[in-house]
Amino acid sequence: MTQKTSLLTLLLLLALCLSQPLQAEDGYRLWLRYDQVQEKTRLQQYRQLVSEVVVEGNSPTLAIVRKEIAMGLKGLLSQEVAVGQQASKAGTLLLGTPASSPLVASLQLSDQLKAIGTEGYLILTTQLQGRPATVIAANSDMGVLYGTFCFLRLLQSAEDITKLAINSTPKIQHRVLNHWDNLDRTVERGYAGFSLWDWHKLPGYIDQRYLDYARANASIGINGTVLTNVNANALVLTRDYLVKVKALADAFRPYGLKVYLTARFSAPIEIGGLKTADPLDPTVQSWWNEKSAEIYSLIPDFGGFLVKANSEGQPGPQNYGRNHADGANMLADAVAPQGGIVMWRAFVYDDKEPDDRAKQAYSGFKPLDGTFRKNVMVQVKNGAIDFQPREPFHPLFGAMPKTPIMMEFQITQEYLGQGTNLAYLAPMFRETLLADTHAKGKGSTVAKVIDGTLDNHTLTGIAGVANIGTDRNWTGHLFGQSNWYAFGRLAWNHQLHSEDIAAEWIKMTFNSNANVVIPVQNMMLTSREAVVNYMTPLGLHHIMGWSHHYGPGPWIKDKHRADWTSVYYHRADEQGIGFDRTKTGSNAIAQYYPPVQKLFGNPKTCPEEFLLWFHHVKWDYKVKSGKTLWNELCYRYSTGVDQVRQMQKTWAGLEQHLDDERFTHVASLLKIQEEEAKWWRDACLLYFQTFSKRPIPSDLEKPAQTLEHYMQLDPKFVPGI
Ligand code: GCW
Repeated sequence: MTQKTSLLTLLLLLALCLSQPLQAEDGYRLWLRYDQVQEKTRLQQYRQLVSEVVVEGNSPTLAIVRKEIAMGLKGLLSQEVAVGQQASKAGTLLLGTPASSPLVASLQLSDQLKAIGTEGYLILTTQLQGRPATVIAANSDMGVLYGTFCFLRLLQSAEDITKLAINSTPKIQHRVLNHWDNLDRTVERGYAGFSLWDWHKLPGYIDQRYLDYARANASIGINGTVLTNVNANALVLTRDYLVKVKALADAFRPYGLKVYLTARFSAPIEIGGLKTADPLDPTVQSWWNEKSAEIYSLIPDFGGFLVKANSEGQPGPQNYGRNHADGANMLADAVAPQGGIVMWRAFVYDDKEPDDRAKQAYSGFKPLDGTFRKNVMVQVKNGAIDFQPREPFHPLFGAMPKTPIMMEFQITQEYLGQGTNLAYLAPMFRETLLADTHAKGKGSTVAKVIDGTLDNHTLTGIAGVANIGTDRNWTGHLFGQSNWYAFGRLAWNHQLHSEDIAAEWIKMTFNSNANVVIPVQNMMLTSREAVVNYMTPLGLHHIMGWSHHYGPGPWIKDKHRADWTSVYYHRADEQGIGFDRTKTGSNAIAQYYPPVQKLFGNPKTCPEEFLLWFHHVKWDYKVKSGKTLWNELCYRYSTGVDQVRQMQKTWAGLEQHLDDERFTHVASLLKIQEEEAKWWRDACLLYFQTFSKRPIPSDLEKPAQTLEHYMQLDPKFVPGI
């Protein structure tokens, strides 16, 4: 190479480097990006109002507060802001608790602080030593950290901070992620790589990711994490693993994140050498008591156990002729001395049981109301089948007033397009939370059941099955981050609106330019409905591919379990389609309170989105649009595809406002989503047409392939099994 060409190459390389953004926009930073505020007037306002910061007090959590606020302000304000620790000089931003900070104590906030509980916070515009100031105050250091994240969120969203009078308290006590992570690092129903927990290198190696994970959770108020899969492995309860769990718990603690484990019911046999796991056997009880004491000796604030028992092959108390309360209470007694809790899942059904799967959890659990220990919560999925794109609320909500009922949502998109589809789930979560059980008259919403206000419970909880893995952007699909975010925000305050949560997330994740916020918000808000349309419109459910649950499979039948086939659920025949769950059918409807029964029980009043969930409907039945059921089905499936195409268009229009990396990532996935939406539409319509024997309306796009083509597709190595 000549000198001249090498110089040229060097210059070229330099030019290339300069044209790259300074920080790769690979999604790693989530919603905590802290890039400089773009709105000039806001930036000025912030620089004026927050020129000095004081965080009084010392604790690992306050050290995080100090670091976070310094980092946040440095990025957002693009200038160094001094973060002092001494009370000598009042800052314009003061953070602390009355216990940690004499300055906060001097503000006489005790009445306001009394009202916000241990985890809540206040953010107030006030006067401090005769100067205007902003104060973030709480009763605990964690409250201060939550307040810090809230304050930074205001800045990230370019909100006015001149007259703040915020008080915020979580409505639900236990806000927990459930990781379905196996010890070999595979993740059941995980679409974002492998498990974050590197068991092999633990306890010695603390990956920076653990801290970043805990920080992200703290930023949205999540305060618990179940590290292991509900399809549990007893090994995690052995000493070798418990010291690893301890290392994680120690790393998470300053972020207010408690660790929980799944308890395999047969652990006393598998790792304890006992002959039985009968919960009424004293040797079994003492095994669990000792195991629990061992865990607490390592992890003094261990949260407790999550259990899946006697369901889908998991062992449980019924193996010994005992009931779920016997099993839950044994574990509850074991963790009670140290303040632990048990989250006992109601996702229990059996293919040997001839009754409608949708009825089995209610039938099994309702009679046990009032028999659980005080530190047990029964964890109920949002719907009675299994995290389908749309399900009516689970009849157990409102049915067990003497038992704290915990919500289980699925954040990972097992049934909503897995790793490739954009589906913003806040509207789905909200739909269930707002549903009215009528348990104590009108207005007895599911939200009031789980936040404890309906039946006066103080023990309350909500869980989300995590969508997080080792992928650089944490969730595989960038928009998966919005579901982690929305879950946390709703767990803290279920009254937040989906559109507001979306707007917050967009502003923090991209920017607060209205040309970005509004179109992306629109995309997000239609996305879940789009998925319902192209997968399971009008109340259809459980018609996905076998085992991996990827893609359509309405033809699945003749498997070893009928309740895992599709024909069990859609019941299509020459007359019509849908599962009759009224009196003439399985009568699952009787599990709801009378006003709900009445509403769902009549096809005329049943919300159309649940029509085929509760009714077997004739192909020529006239739906609200005036179309026949068959034509409506065809239009809905097609609408779903059109909605994805609209999302693609919207996204394409944003190119100039977004960084290349994330723009291309989402654009490519939307293309895949369009293909998959067409696949669902065509496969389902062709299959159901073999029963309806009616044409697909001529103004709709024709299926691209034959039914036989779709039926022989057999994708291999689908992630998440
Ligand atoms: O959604 C189904 C999944 C299983 C899962 C089960 C459950 C962990 O297909 O993979 O097992 O539910 O919730 O227990």
